[in-house]
Amino acid sequence: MVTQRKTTFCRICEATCGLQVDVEDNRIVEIKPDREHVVSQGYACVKGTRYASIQHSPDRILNPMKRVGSEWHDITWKQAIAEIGAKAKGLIADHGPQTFGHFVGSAGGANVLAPLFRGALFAGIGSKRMYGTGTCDTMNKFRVNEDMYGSPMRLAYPDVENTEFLMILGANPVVSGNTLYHLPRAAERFRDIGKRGGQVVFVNPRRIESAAAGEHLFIRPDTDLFFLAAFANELIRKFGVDRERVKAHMKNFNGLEKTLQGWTPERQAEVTGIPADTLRDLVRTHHQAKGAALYMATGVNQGRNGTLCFWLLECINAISGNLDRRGGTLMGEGLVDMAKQVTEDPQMMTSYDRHDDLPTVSGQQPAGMLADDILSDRGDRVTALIVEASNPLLACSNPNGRLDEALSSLELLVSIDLFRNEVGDLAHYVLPATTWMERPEVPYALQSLAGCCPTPYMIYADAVLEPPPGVRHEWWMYTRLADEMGVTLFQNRAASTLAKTAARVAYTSIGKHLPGPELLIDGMLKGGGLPGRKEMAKKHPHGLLLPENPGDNFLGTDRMLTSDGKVDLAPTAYVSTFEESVERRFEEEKQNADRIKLVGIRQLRRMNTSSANSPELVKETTNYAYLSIEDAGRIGVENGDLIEVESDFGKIEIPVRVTSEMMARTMAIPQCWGHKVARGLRHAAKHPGVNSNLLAGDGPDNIEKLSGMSHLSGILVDVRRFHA
Ligand SMILES: Nc1nc2c(c(=O)[nH]1)N[C@H]1C(S)=C(S)[C@@H](COP(=O)(O)OP(=O)(O)OC[C@H]3O[C@@H](n4cnc5c(=O)[nH]c(N)nc54)[C@H](O)[C@@H]3O)O[C@H]1N2
Ligand SMILES: Nc1nc2c(c(=O)[nH]1)N[C@H]1C(S)=C(S)[C@@H](COP(=O)(O)OP(=O)(O)OC[C@H]3O[C@@H](n4cnc5c(=O)[nH]c(N)nc54)[C@H](O)[C@@H]3O)O[C@H]1N2
Ligand code: SF4
Ligand SMILES: [Mo]
Repeated sequence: MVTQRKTTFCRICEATCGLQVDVEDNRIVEIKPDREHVVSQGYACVKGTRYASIQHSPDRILNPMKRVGSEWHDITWKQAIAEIGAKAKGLIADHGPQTFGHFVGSAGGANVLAPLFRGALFAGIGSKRMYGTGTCDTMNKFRVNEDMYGSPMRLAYPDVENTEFLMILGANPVVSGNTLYHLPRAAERFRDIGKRGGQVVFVNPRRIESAAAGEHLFIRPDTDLFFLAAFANELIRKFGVDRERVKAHMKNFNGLEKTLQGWTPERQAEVTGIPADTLRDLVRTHHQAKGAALYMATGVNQGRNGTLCFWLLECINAISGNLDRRGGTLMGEGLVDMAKQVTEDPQMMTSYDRHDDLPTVSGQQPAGMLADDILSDRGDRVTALIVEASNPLLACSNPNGRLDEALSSLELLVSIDLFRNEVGDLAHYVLPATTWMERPEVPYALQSLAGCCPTPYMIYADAVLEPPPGVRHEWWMYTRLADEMGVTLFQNRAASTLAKTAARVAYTSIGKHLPGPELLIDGMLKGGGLPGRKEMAKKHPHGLLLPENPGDNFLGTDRMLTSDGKVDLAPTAYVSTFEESVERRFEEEKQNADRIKLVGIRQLRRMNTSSANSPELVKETTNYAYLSIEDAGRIGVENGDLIEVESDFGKIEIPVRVTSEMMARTMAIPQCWGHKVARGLRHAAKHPGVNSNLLAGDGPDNIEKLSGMSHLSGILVDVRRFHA
């Protein structure tokens, strides 16, 4: 047997580490980190190197399937597309286009072509019911980018290579691989900051794995708003701001200053757990550093104030003169200026076209409204849904299983996945998709098109494996459905016909040798002034380093996309939300100071629900609730005891782990477990664990109004020993 060594990059998380894959007879023999990759330099984690257990899983679906009662039958693609298209058309004729929805998960973001075709199909249908786990993850940031910099995709990243002070709130990059910027080998690169004499501080209710690469400060969950307000206020009052930069490139500084009045280090200490003097020291160090950056991620995004927190965090970066400056935060340049392009697409800009007061941000409606929108008695309720690369029953708030009830009531539910997961189990059709090993690609859009890369580089990899014969790319499925439903793609007849023809012939004996929409990737590369795919794969298989980002290339240039070219430091909607809610929230925090708040954990061997079915990655049969020694003592439980956790929305039982790594009055449960009904995931079914999102609320009261983000972190719970 001939073994071929292929060079590619992992697409499980945003670190996109370089990999070397040994292949025999279209099967993976071994995956190793690629030592020559220009940025990951031989780093890869166990999820990447054990991907064969997912790729070649005996549970992978290899043909379209249809459920008849509780029986599953393999069907042909022809039948699948014809039946789904006809059913969807009928429902649209009865209820209008908004009745047909779509839900995309995080793996959908790693796929470079699928979003184009998915967006084109639903725009052609005229449906705005596009949901996704983006509103469980990061839509607050996209909202703020739009209001402050003019585009949701104008996204600053910390200049990790040059900074002297980096403060990270609500992220655990050493385990998660980071989000919204590309930083493999995170631990090593944080330690380098320390070696240069700089400081890295993690602000987190849990002493996380990343903290070993810097310092750690406990913060009470969901109190970051008060901490950031006091940080910004202290900076302004004690040290002053970069007047020149503020005057030249920003507006409404006075509005910001006024809003923050009264937020002293002492006041925030009343609820955050961060002593006033510690905050003062941090602000001083931040001010004295030659370059400083604040960064936050999901832990804060998923709280009740995600948008306000990111606004204040970006304001601190901006007014201190660190935005668009080496060592501070930088605006990258991608292959094409995606940030600019999306401003021309009304679907991608914040709109208020739902029947309620909730926004659609960056093209996504709130995931926390999906059950409401399905179970509603309105004429435009959702009756048909395609779920692509997601498992919302575990990943989204699902109080008392309400989302199960909603999805079960749909007239048409289609799951596009590698496996028949929990959603697939309820679906009418399951459509088998290709894995990233089977797709030719450049990295995640935010990396390749928005350039969120402290070390700029580009890589292209051909598919490592031939897909199984019954499996298809998503772009193909959406284009075939458009053809079947008579929908025009891209609002352009010629482009639509071209795409439909490409899809019609793609799997014929002649067509499979013709280039498909992969040509678009050539266009992206060449548009960025780089060689095309073939040359990139041949000459730069380990990546091509691009010029460093020198900073000073955003403010005052045409890359700043607000209408007046200025950074708005005090958008009206934010100031009014702050003024209307901050005192009330502060009082609530004081009142609830003795109660336990629940947060999530990501684990190195699991990618959300995606790796749950890998026997090589998942050995434990359950997740645990991590509880501080103090709380365990008070409740009277020891390691391994079962506890009952109850919120306003649900109740779960879970074994406990007592640990010094948790702040008192907080509890952490690894997210995306709870595979109770996974008939299509045989390993996961034997290692089910407990779904902490049964404790999260849905509906308008549990959604952050400015961005549509679900409230998934910092949930108040009561904890007691479980008595059977
Ligand atoms: N409590 C709590 N809840 C959370 C979070 C938290 O921190 N705490 N995090 C939230 C966040 S940030 C996210 S993104 C969500 C994650 O939740 P999801 O976005 O749903 O992501 P996954 O569980 O990774 O993926 C779900 C499905 O994608 C399939 N899949 C993998 N690769 C591919 C592919 O290439 N093509 C297709 N078609 N399918 C594929 C997998 O088989 C799996 O069934 O969870 C959210 N939920
Ligand atoms: N191994 C692994 N890697 C992953 C994933 C995975 O499931 N497993 N998921 C991927 C996905 S979809 C995403 S979006 C990224 C997310 O990447 P990260 O944002 O880094 O996600 P987490 O590791 O969950 O880190 C969130 C941190 O926030 C803390 N936290 C919770 N509430 C608060 C709060 O109120 N304030 C503060 N300051 N901190 C808080 C938690 O203790 C936790 O350490 O990771 C990606 N990478
Ligand atoms: S860190 Fe992320 S990209 Fe790197 S190997 Fe692990 S899962 Fe893949
Ligand atoms: Mo995510």
